[in-house]
Amino acid sequence: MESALSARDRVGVQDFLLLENYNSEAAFIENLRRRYREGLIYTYIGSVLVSVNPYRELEIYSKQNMERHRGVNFYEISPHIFALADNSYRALRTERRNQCILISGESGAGKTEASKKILQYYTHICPTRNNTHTIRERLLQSNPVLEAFGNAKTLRNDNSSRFGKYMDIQFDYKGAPIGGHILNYLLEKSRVAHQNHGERNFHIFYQLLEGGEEPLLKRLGLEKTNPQHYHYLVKGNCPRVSSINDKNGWKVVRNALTIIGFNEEEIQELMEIVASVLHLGNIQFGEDEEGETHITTGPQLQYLSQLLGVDGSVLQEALTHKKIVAKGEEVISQYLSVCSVLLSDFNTLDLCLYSHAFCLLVDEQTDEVYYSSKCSSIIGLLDIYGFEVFQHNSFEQFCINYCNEKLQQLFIELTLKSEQEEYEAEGIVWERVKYFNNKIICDLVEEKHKGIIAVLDEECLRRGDASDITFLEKLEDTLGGHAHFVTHKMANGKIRKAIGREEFRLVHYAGEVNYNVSGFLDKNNDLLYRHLKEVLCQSGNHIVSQCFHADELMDQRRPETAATQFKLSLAKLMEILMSKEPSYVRCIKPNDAKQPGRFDEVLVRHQVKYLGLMENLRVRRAGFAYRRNYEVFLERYKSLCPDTWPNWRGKLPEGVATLVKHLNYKPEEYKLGRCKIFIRFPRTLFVTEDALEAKKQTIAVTLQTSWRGY
Ligand code: AD9
Ligand code: MG
Repeated sequence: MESALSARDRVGVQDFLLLENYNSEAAFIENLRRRYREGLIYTYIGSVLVSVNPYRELEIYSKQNMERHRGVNFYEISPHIFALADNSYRALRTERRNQCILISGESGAGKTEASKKILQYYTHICPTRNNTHTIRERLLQSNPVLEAFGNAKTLRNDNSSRFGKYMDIQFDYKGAPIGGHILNYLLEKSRVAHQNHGERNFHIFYQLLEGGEEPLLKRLGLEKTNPQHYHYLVKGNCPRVSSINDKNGWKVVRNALTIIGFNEEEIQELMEIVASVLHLGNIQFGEDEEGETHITTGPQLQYLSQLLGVDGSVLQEALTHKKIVAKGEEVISQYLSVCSVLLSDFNTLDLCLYSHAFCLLVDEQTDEVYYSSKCSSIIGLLDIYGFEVFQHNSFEQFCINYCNEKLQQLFIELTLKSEQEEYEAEGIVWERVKYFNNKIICDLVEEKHKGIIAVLDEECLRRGDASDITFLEKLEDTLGGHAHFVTHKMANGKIRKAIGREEFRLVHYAGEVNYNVSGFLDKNNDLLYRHLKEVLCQSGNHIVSQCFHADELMDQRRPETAATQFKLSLAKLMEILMSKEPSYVRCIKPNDAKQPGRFDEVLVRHQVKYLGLMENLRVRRAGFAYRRNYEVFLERYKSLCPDTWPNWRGKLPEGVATLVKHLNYKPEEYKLGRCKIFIRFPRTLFVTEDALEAKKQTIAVTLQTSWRGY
């Protein structure tokens, strides 16, 4: 007994629901710390898995360990990402409910690693059909490709995902994976042209230069393989990173591209786009005596023309001129000054090329079966950027943090609010738990006409004197007095000092963030000028011409702004997630130094707060671990009671009452609502599940014996 107690003292509890002092944040963090010290990175809050980044390889992801988790009940073995994955898979198979696994946490907390482990688990344990070997491979190989094009070294994470990813894995009725579908959110494309000190551009640029075969590099005009030679790769002054092997990365990506279905020609066309971006970065402009702008770097223009399959003079004209429609149909072509070239189209072209190629890559990874097969079941995996607060926060952070508000809202809707509402609807006596509902912040950002995005769009549409500053002023006019919105002008004293004149502050559920409005209008407009689009439509590179389709040019409507597009895609994502049964992985980053064994309490406390873990725990502690409709419950377990087997003829609640009485459930273990049974502890259910399993075995043995006898 004593040794068991000391073991508990040493490693803490594996489910926070078992924590004696469950209201204490200090006790919560101490439990995490103890477990982390012992190399136990996973802990449950009921069915939510909390994961702390170990920053070292742990021997817990082997194939044997995957086998150990196959079909085993969630709480029977210690917490693990495989257990959570298995639980979703089993629920999908037995209850035929589509599932989703939402992975959240801040940059570097381990979201992408967790999603990879889940994918590896499914591809290992699921049965195969004739062609599922290739589907498995494709699912697995989608990762290195998307990471090469969408991940980069940042100050926080050497392999930071610079886009949000939602992936559906589709299973047939036997549980074999038969397809997949990926949606991506807001690639941070500004990184193509600019990186902060100590950060890099997307991995693929370095991989191609380091690992690309000589003839390929020659064809792409990239003989100079030193990243320092390329303007777009030197801004962060960090071309090489000790934890990253670009040469090897290239081999992996090339192989993965083949597996996901790119032939040699397509791989080359894709690399032509990557190389074009590097050449675009090295282009320089100058003015001749007449003050007309020209490209002064001839070889770059020549390479670009070759790679994009566009005539050099057409490209030169497109980059240095502006077309104006004057008096009806007449189009006038005007020279742009060097300065305006650098500020306008030119910069958007490379970002646009890159981001279109990225979207195409994502789309390529959707299997045709995904759309054709309606009766399959789905597990969705969401690995999306966590809440971000930097010294300087811009449009990108605004979008990312808005996304986190939406996810928190979903979490509240699905676990906190709906849980409480369900108890009430079922007539279960219940003490309400207080939590902060962040809907007010979501509304502040997205509300029609008066939300921040609406005001931003309005300024983007308004020509004339519209600027980032007028946008800020409009915000002040529209949102002045809102409890979660402050600006320099609106604040007093200390707060005023902490907010710059070009900033607005949002009081997010996770903390306060100041956003600098500079660049908001341009980034939101995100327009590639029509004449550049026209040029790209004619490109001899099939990927480029596919990305910039002529149909798009026919459409005279103004495209949605970046923020509105993001808002709409988030709304769609919420719909997708709401239609599935969610499981949560909440990732925590234990220190900023990316080091194993270090547990920075202040940093962890902040994350525990903004992930809403204490609220989650309180609701779960007060509530019931499991609930099911009477009908489903009775159908599943009726064989365990002679009175309900083979069929219960009376009313459903009475049948369930008879069944649980026979199963010896104690009154404190369960409650009967209007349509559902609520079971307080998972253990109770496991005992019942075990009994069911034992019963099945007995029946199987009996059948076998009688068959032999026959
Ligand atoms: V970001 O928002 O994309 O910047 P993530 O995705 O949350 O971030 P990621 O999964 O990339 O973080 O993890 C960061 C690094 O932590 C990885 O590159 C690994 O070196 C390390 N890590 C994370 N999880 C594990 C793990 N379970 N085992 C070992 C891990 N190392
Ligand atoms: Mg990531």
